[in-house]
Amino acid sequence: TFGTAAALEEPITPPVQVNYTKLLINGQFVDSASGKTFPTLDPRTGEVIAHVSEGDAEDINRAVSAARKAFDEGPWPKMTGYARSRILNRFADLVEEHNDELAALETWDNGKPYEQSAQSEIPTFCRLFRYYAGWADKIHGLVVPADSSHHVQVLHEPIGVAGQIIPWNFPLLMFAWKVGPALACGNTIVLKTAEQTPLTALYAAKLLHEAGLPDGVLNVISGYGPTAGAALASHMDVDKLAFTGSTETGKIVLELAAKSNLKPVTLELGGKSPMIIFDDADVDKAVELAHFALFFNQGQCCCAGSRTFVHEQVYDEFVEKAKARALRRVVGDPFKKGVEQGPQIDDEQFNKVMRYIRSGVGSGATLVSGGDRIGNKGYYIQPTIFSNVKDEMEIAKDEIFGPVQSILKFKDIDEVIRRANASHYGLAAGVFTSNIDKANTLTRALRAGTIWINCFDVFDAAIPFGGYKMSGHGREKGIDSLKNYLQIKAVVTPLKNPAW
Ligand code: TXE
Repeated sequence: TFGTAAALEEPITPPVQVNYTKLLINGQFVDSASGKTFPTLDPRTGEVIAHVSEGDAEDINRAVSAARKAFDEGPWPKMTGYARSRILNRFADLVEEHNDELAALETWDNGKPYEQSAQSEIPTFCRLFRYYAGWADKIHGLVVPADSSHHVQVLHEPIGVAGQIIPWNFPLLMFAWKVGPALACGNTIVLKTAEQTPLTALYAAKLLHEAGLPDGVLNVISGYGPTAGAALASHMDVDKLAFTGSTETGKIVLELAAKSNLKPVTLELGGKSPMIIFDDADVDKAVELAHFALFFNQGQCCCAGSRTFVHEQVYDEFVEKAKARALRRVVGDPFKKGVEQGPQIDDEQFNKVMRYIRSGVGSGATLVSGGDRIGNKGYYIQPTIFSNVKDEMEIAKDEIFGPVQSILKFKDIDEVIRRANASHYGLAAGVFTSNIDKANTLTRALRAGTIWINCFDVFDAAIPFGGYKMSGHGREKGIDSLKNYLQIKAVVTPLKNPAW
């Protein structure tokens, strides 16, 4: 069905209004200091949705001062964990009440299918906040039996003002991954959203204030990376930085953090995750899973299964079936029911993906399906498959971040382990087999932060996520994410009577 007229028809009018476009500093929506705005665009058409205040270094300064004051003077870090937990739970309830508006806004700004936003991402967002609400009153230190006549306590304190920079592919979920743990631990925040998708974070932050968040605890700045983002990464009064985005920008922010005040940095960066299908797997199920692993969210996932390794015994059958599945993929206006794939986020990403498609053709891979844009408006791309892909080709090495599946052939398990690990990235891997020994071997041999056995993209608030190698530092979600937002303090007191 791809190439359906849906993409070409008049775009469906989104069932929501844009109410929040200013910067959120100290609990108030305010204009940027410069008075400048920038347009946020509808990926279906490239047309302007709204003009949004453009924050830069001066606004980051204002936001960091507000966050500093809210941290130093409280009440947030000094409130009981239970009181914080109540606010986070109330917020999740409010988001649930506004599910449809938030989902519409997310789809309008990002281009992802509305059904995905409404039925999966907003509920997952609420789940994440409730998970962190659950932690808020269970974060505590310990008393350690040191080998001396001293009473030794290890206190866990909030780290202070957290700077957070998020990307555009999952605007609300990235908000939750970052803001949830930071708030549960009692920190204050300056969040810099991606310039492509500023709208839903402002809406969510407004609801968080309605739920009772004190002013200054969460400040949201819309703006560009080299101005607002860089100012946040290099700010002397920001105590911790969390970043999700490209590996290239990850290196820049790490350097800015080092050159300023050595703030600790967590990074969630790109990937080129292998999806490995053995000949003992059910081919039809493997085709469906590999299709989902790559094409989900228009291929714009850091953990996309973008190197599909298929055993030679089932290779030809797999490629034929993968092609049939790609041809059935429903591409069109993301507000239309049943649509599986909307447009790419913007012209830059669209052009990047089209360039990689040309590179695949030029390097001698076989174009099995797709390869073109759909329509002449917006950023729709046909679900594209290459077979006979070789490891050294650009399409097998670089993160394409689009609907382009590269299918590679392998013969045996040692070979596929070596090739799967031969990447600068190490974010995730999928293994499809009915043999438990093969699964166990790969689980241990693959150098990646998440291994999915006979499944892919299974996420939960409690499961840690992050990368090996150039896919990043640290883990988000789960108990591990709390460590990113805590400072550890040892307190040592002499015991008057050690015998007791
Ligand atoms: O990423 P950037 P872009 C990958 C994907 C994509 C490529 C480029 O391959 O094609 O990155 O996308 C902010 N100082 N991923 O250009 O630049 C920016 O404003 C401080 C993978 O969108 O990394 C935005 O808020 N901040 C990824 C955020 O960084 C800066 C998700 C991400 O943008 C900055 C997105 C600077 N100098 C893209 N420059 C994933 N891991 O999921 C930019 N930013």
